[in-house]
Amino acid sequence: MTAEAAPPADIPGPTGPIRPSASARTVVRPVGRATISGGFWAARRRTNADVSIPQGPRRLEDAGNLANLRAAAGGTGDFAGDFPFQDSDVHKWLEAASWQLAGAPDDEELRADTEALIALLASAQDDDGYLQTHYQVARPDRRWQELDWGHELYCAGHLIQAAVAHHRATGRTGLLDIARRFAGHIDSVFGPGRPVDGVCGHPEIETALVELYRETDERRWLDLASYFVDRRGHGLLGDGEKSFPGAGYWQDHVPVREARTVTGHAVRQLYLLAGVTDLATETGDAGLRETAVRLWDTMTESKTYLTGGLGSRHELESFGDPYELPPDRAYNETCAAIASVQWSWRLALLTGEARYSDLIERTLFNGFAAGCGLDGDSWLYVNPLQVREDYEGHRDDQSARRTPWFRCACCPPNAMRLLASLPHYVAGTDDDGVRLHQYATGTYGPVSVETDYPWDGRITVTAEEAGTWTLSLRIPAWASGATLDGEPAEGEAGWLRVRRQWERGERVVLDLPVRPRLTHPDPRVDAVRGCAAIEFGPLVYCLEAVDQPRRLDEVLLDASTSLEAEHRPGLLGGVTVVKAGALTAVPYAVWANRGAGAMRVWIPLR
Ligand code: FUB
Ligand code: ZN
Repeated sequence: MTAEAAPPADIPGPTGPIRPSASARTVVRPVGRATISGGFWAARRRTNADVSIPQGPRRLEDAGNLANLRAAAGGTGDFAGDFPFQDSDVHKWLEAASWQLAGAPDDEELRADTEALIALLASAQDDDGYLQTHYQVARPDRRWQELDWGHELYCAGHLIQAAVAHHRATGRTGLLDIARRFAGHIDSVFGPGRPVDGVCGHPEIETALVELYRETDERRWLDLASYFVDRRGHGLLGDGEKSFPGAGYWQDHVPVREARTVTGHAVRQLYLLAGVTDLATETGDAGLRETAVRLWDTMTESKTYLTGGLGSRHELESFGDPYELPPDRAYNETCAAIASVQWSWRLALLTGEARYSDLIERTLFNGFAAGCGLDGDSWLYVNPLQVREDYEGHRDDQSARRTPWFRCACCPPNAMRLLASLPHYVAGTDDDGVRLHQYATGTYGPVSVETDYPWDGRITVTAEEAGTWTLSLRIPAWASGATLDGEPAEGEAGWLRVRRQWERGERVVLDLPVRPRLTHPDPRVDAVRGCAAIEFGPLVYCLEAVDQPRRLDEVLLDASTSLEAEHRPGLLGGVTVVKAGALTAVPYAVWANRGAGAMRVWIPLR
């Protein structure tokens, strides 16, 4: 790189959940300050800021999570809730609130709520640093003895992530101090020559410890993360006391470096692989990098739904066999979509490859967005691609109706933290300049973006800094026929690179061809053979019963029917519908916001 070719200076800022260290082997680094100011995601983030996050403390109060912390602090009271990981909901909310505060530092009410919860956590923490109310309140004699199902390290991981977020966003150290004390305690308990040799039934601590290392520069957290990654896969967790069929449920059946495919509980698998990728990024461990890339490839090849959803089995919330992707019995937990975004972003940064951001886009606009109700107060835990007419539901199935909170409430605060940190996933800098991974109106380090994407494919990018550098624009795999300033523009491996001497305020206009198209399934997915799906740009569409002239189970689509896009500003917050003859398809992202009813993504062809 010549002096003249120096990339534009990044704008310093609070960054987001991932901040590779100075010595990390990473091709891309997230921009320091990023703001989404308009469009699809700005609307979702506004609802998150105005509705979802502010009511979090009340939800946590109602569900007993805060009572648990008070019981731990006071040494008296019963544990409330059905799961040992109730604390993680508090931690995830704190992380969401922290990222929210990064963009709205003057929100005094939110700051007060956040500080009150941090004070509560401080009072609940034991003198030795331990903090997990289930074991403090209900099972003090079983601490670190039920690693299969206890979720102690999982909760610690979420606490650490919240603490890193709070520190990055506010500069305050209160929560970071709590997390470091807990991490220090864990470091004194786990590892070679320490009292416990084991791993947690639910990965999460691994990625969190790497981020704690990045935040504090203390090498011990990276070493501890390595220990947890490499001790997994040796059957230390057994088959569990809960009759889970085999150690694959928690990815303890094979060392991760030897794994051939993603398996078991989807969220567990994905969080583990986020940690694996973080370690590869920080240590340069080629084996871990190969593992992460290999498993991502197998996952996208044969275990990912069109919506980006992951985990086809209700049973154990798990991945299925290759091409086992039934639309009606899809599980696709909202948390799995979130975890997938988190993992793919780490791979996008590490490798610089566009395909990871392609999956992020697909997942965000479909599997993830569908999980979050438009009102900010209703959620889907399970995200199927079909709900039948006369659907009766199942005991384990929260598929078709949105719910304000869940008995197992992992998804809502997880969605809040992703929405609150979303600007972080849009852009990065590399040795050569700036990369736009996603398209949303806003400012991202040295560039700003103006667009009505995904409803319109026109994206105007303005250089906010002069200099000679490369603007890399991701051309999504679905977008053939893109143009730049009116000229045909082909990406190379998904990146269109525009290198020039930029004047401040200079613009380029990228046009991505968003128009309706029919997508045919892989013939190996038996459950949808003979069907097609409607897509429009990055959006997957579905038919909802309420929009159709006849019952959904009677609908057939003629593949030659022309598809017409029609923007409807008054519908579902403003969406483009796709008309296929008498059928009207809406984005899957907004389904189930008009009450319960039948829905399908894959439509049988006539
Ligand atoms: O075990 C903690 C969380 O609960 C998991 O991540 C979710 O899948 C749900 O089972
Ligand atoms: Zn969840």
